[in-house]
Amino acid sequence: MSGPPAGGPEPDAAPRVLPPGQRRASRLKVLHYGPVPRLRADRWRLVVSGATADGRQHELDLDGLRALPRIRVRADLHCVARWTVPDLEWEGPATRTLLEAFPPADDATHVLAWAEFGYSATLRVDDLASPRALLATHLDGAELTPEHGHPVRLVVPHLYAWKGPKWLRGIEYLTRPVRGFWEERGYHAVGDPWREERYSYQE
Ligand SMILES: Nc1nc2c(c(=O)[nH]1)N[C@H]1C(S)=C(S)[C@@H](COP(=O)(O)O)O[C@H]1N2
Ligand SMILES: [Mo]
Repeated sequence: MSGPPAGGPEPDAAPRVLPPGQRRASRLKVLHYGPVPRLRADRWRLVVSGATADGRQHELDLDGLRALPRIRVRADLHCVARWTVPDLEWEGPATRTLLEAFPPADDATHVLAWAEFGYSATLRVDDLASPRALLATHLDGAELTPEHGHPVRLVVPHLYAWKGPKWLRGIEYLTRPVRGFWEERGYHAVGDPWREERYSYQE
């Protein structure tokens, strides 16, 4: 068969489009604030709290998490420190599924996604409704390692990676935005890499 059209790019040599101000990094480094938590499987719970539709707090244990339908998403990871790791394959339940199982109240607009040790990130409920956002338990076909967030890490591919807590422990629905760990320290409430929303002074 003939090759690509004359002058066209080789399919796998096509340059990748990165968000503005990002450089390509070849692989994931381990980057987070504080220590790596040890999983206590029998005690682990994902807690859905705050402005829930029924006003109650809900919990999912590891069996409950594993019982949810799963999706696979190929995505680039954009760190606000200006590197992007291309083409990671995440797998786990869609956050949409969590929204359906434990819905927010009608007036809930935002969430704080909480990790072990008090790390948190501000997101909009709509970010979790994205069909590409997930509660990742696997990366590139293997269970997440402790450093990368085992047992579960929030992945929201359309936002900078700080919006995706490793060692996720809670989703708190809010009726107004509340700043999380990095948002309190000068980073953007939304954090869209394609709009280069890095810092709070841009809001
Ligand atoms: N719990 C927790 N999750 C976190 C962070 C953190 O400090 N704590 N850092 C975030 C940032 S800024 C990045 S770039 C990615 C890095 O993921 P990695 O360590 O798997 O490469 O994790 C994100 N998730
Ligand atoms: Mo980051």
